[in-house]
Amino acid sequence: MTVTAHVALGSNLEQPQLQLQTAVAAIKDTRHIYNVVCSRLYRSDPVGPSEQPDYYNAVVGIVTTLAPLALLDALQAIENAHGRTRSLRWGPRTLDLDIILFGNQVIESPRLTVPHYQMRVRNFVLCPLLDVAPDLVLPDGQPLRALVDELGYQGLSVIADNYPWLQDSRRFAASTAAKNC
Ligand code: A4P
Ligand code: MG
Repeated sequence: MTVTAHVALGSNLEQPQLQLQTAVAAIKDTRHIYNVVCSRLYRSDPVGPSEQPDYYNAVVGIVTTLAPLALLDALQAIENAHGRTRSLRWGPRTLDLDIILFGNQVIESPRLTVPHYQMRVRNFVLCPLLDVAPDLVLPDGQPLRALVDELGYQGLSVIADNYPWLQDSRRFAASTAAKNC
């Protein structure tokens, strides 16, 4: 069974733009993940402890045959390969990959909550999501566009339009050309 899922990317340490570029490349190179489409790249004020650098955020849409927990495993392996450590809640990080939507499924398990529990209140998730899925309706029937209209773009700026930053990532990844993005 194939499902369209959406993954939020965030980084605020160690060349965040590069972290996101190589993360997108790694997602594209993951087995059983296809049709990766990428949002614009955003810079955002940190949510959580304020004495941390600004974040860079993006969202990718994917088509996958992976089960939700297998997708989580694959994303956590990519986080780990990017030197992710887990210390402070909402603290600074080299790479955070959150599954925000997995088709229309609602998942409540010890390792996975989908839709992501904070997505509705985070414009750094909703606005890039709108880039890749402008007509998306959440599992509870709420149109994404209405949520974005409500939250607005405060604290958020687009720093790369379309996909030039993504194309640059091809220089850094081992085998990015393989997937059909
Ligand atoms: N987990 C449960 N549901 C999910 C899901 N939908 N996707 C579990 C991914 N993981 C999920 O995650 C802890 C555990 O959550 C995982 O082991 C998984 O089983 P983590 O990545 O280790 O911890 P975390 O990310 O620090 O925790 P949390 O509460 O998920 O943090 P958030 O909500 O991701 O917030 N400010 C800006 N501007 N931009 C950001 O991107 N990000 C954060 C992190 C804080 N402030 C930010 C940003
Ligand atoms: Mg996370």
